[in-house]
Amino acid sequence: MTKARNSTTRSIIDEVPMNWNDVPHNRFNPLTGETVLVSPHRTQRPWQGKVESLPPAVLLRHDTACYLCPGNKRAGDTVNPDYKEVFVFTNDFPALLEDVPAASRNDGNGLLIAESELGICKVVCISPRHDLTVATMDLKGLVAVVKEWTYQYNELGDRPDINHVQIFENRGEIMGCSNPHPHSQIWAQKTVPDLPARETERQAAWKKDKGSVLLLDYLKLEISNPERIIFENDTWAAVVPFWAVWPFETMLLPKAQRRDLTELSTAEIDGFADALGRMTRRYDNLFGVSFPYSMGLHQRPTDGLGHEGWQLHVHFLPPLLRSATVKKFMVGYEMLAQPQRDITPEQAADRLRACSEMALQ
Ligand code: H2U
Ligand code: ZN
Repeated sequence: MTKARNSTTRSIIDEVPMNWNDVPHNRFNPLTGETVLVSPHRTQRPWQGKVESLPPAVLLRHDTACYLCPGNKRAGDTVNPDYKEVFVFTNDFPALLEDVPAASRNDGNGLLIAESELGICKVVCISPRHDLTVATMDLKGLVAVVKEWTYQYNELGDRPDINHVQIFENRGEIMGCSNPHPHSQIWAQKTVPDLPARETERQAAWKKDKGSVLLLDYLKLEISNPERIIFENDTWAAVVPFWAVWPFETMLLPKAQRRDLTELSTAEIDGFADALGRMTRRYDNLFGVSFPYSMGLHQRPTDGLGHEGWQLHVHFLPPLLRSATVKKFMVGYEMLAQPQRDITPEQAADRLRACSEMALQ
């Protein structure tokens, strides 16, 4: 079968008046260059698949069996200090090691290529309270967390051999999180990993081409027609990206250009802490459970370059689809071709906008 060459063209051109809520369509992610297939006509699909069980709801303020609680023993018999706010330690089972000799392998055919990687992995206990979450911590506690992340980004990023600092949180058993004690992680390393590297390239190309900041141009557009904006404060906004892949994926963005946490003003640090609390409380209220997610900050690489097109942003990537127990699976077509979603980003934004910002009782 011969087909016209342009049959694989991926551009979305609004040539024909179209109700985008009715037709399957591809949406383009300018930050990564990837595409998501949106199938809004499919949301009535019956569900007879896997239903996840819920983790126990009641947690102790201090759990003697928890390796992250103050005063408790971790692996290797290290005892945690009696910390009062935030406590950072080097991961006892790190994925990256500091003392790795530079080495590379290439079979000459460009097929068997490997390079040694060095880095540092840290665990950040964000509260001494075993039973709290980002959603239930107070603003003061969240400000302390943002300040600690800033300190760590700066300190680790300053090392000559560290070019990227990834700060993230895995929340909930469903995300593979091994312990409910509120904690985030930091993996700092020599190589800029694939995803942030792609975001770096695309933001740089945008800056070169248009002279402006990709994500600020995007945020301006969203604020001017706020169908995907969930909430704003003076310095930050929360949006369901036009190209979101996960059903309730969101992004938090500062309203002015800030390439990394160290560029935030005091008001912007407060604004970030406020946005973190409000976003996670809305998530908790969506299905009436302590909401699972992977969350991470993307900041400019710490390779010493200016990265003038970079904008700090936060990705929330939650797995839940239609209730506390029904999860979105990224399988089949998603594993082999590209991500796909049914509920549209606009519908997700409507749902999240309607959620309360009060902590779950
Ligand atoms: P997650 O549950 O989010 O994966 O993180 C827990 C981290 O804590 C995990 O990376 C580390 C694990 O290696 N850890 C320690 O560093 N010391 C311990 O005593 C237990 C767990
Ligand atoms: Zn604990």
